[in-house]
Amino acid sequence: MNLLRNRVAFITGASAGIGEATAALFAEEGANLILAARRGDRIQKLAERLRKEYQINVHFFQLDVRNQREVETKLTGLPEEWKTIDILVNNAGLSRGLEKLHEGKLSDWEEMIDTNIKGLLYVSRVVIPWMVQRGKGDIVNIGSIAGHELYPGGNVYCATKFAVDALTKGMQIDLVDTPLRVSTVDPGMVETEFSMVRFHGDTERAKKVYQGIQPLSGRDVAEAILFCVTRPPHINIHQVRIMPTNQAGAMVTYRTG
Ligand code: NDP
Ligand code: 8X3
Repeated sequence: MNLLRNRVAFITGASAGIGEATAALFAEEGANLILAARRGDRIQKLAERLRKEYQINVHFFQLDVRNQREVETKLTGLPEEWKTIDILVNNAGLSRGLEKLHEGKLSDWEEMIDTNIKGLLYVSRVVIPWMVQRGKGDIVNIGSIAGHELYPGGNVYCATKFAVDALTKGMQIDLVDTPLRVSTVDPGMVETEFSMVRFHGDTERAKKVYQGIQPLSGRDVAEAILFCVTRPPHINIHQVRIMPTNQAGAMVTYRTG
């Protein structure tokens, strides 16, 4: 249980779902953690729990990845010993709405584009140069099946995840002359707060997404992330697509009931 001993991992969007599960799994494996999200109270509770349970060091701060100035200030303001980030998990992300494109809400579009694309870029622009300088680092971007397939109403969310796929490939190309590795982990349906956020807190609608099918858990996805960052140094897992057994694509599911 020491796969990540002495490594520092920075996880964005660690207050819920996949990010929180990744923080917990990485803590179990002995990593020291930097955790960030907008809901600072949640991050604080998680940090305190993981410190106590696994005797690891945890640094946390409230962060809105959409705010470039905040990203830069908070990251460059990290104590020196926390700037030696070995693993960056670009996980913070969200979907908003499922309307047809011509009926979509502009504020939903802005939020998805600003978080899923621009937020990932802002964080990467600060952290990757540190990794390049140290000649060391793993980057895992959280994409989605939505970055490979369209579905009705997926329009802008899918476009942001296609962008994550493109940015991952771009990073792989741009870092080919370094020891750094870049992966994308692209899940199908994962039961987290994702659907509650997508449907603006409509619990009934969110529950229906996972009805009659066993979705992935945040932990399932965290294990795929852990796999990527624990390969021997000469191996770069480019992409992991991970789906529930009864989901064959964005539009193909088998449900009982
Ligand atoms: P959750 O809603 O459970 O978690 C999303 C996390 O992102 C939260 O911690 C949230 O924290 C954080 N976040 C959102 N906006 C911001 C922001 N502006 N700044 C900082 N943090 C932010 O969803 P998931 O765990 O499911 O989502 C994680 C990633 O997985 C996303 O990129 C999503 O697109 C992707 N994904 C999810 C799938 C699913 O079916 N659930 C499938 C495929 C991919 P806070 O609100 O506190 O800021
Ligand atoms: C989340 C999965 O299919 O709801 O990225 O877009 S899906």
